[in-house]
Amino acid sequence: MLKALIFDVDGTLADTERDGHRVAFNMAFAEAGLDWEWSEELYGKLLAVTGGKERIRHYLDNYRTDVTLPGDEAAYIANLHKTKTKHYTGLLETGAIPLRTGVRRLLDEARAANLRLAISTTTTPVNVEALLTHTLGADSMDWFEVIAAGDIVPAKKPAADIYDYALEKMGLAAEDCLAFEDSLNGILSSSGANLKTIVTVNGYTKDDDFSKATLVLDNLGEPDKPFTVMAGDDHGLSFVNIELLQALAK
Ligand code: XBP
Ligand code: MG
Repeated sequence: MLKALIFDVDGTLADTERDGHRVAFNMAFAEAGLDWEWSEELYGKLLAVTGGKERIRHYLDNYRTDVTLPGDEAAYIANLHKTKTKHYTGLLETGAIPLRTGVRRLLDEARAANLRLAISTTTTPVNVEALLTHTLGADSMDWFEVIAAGDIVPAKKPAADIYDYALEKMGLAAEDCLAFEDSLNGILSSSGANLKTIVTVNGYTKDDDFSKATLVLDNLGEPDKPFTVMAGDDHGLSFVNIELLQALAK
């Protein structure tokens, strides 16, 4: 029986990557006096690695072998990432990034149906708080009984650890839950935890391999704004509601 929904954040609740995280990384690089600039195209490639600190390291190892960081590398990257988080939460405070289609409605319907809610994300915890409170309101952190985020588990997505952690904290089996994801690393993580997963693609992830997904959509849809199905069974419905989730969970 369907008891809980577990949501990824970046790319799933909101399109945060291109106009949020990417911009914040570039602001941090500029503040540190670095000439690094992550274009939209390059950022799409860098998204292969989850986690901001891990992404900076991946950039240096693969695109900037000319750069030698001063002093302790890990400390330098951690500090740079702290500045990035400051800029990212600042961007969210301006209301720059809205929730994706259908997210608010589905969360409201899930709460009304007494489904339990959790979050499972690679991003830094304060980033989750900034997105939720600036889109859903000050009390929305309390809607989610578990917020599994960032460095809480050492192995980030595509490892299953962050979903395993959320399931363990909720005391639920994977078959009682559905996950929501937007990317290959996300579906590898959720399916690694044996969760059936609904994928809503975005510009960066539309060509990813979602063969492990239960349903692949362009977005969650609204009653007056039907989703487009890329793969899977929509059970004759045109937007994601509790009826569809219960049918998918069976
Ligand atoms: C999100 C990420 C994160 C963010 C940056 O992946 O990969 O790294 O881009 O967040 P997912 P931090 O949606 O699968 O959780 O800079 O805070 O790490
Ligand atoms: Mg994501």
